[in-house]
Amino acid sequence: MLTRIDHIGIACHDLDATVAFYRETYGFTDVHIEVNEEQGVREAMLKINETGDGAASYLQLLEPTREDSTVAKWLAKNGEGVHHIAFGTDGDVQDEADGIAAKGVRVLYDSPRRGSMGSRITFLHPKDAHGVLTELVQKA
Ligand code: CMX
Ligand code: CO
Repeated sequence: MLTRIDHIGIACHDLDATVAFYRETYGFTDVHIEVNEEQGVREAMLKINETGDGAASYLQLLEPTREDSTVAKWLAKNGEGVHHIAFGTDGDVQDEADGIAAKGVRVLYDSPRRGSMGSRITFLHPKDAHGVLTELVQKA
């Protein structure tokens, strides 16, 4: 089952400046930063709240680390802004993806990849989801 908004992914040019904006403007001070070379991003997870299932919701700020990354390509075309949404699963993320694929939505990865903070992630094609790039997240 999809149980929460795990995070909203926001593409930015300057991660440190964008983190500072969210900290100073809204007071989001719980920040985890990591680099995910496979995804081609340096990213910050800003914790917003705990949810009913004991997990949390985050804003994920994404700065590209290389020009051929998906986020660099998206920024060049669209500029900064909301890049994707991510739903949290309460069970195995591949099982969720298989169920959604059976309904005719393309799943982008054959098997889950590593996401933020040790999570397992996969993506659904935006063209099959009314224009929204959608990620599924199984927290570590
Ligand atoms: N949201 C909505 N639509 C999007 C999109 C997005 N983020 N990215 C691309 N599209 C649309 C484009 O607008 C384009 O539509 P048109 O043909 O109508 O112009 C179409 O999808 C194809 O776009 P593209 O620029 O040619 O991009 P690609 O097909 O090369 O890549 C995608 C698109 C979704 C396959 C790729 O972005 C991807 O694999 N994403 C998953 C991985 C990812 O996003 N990683 C970064 C985040 C990591 C994390 O969250 O941890
Ligand atoms: Co994400």
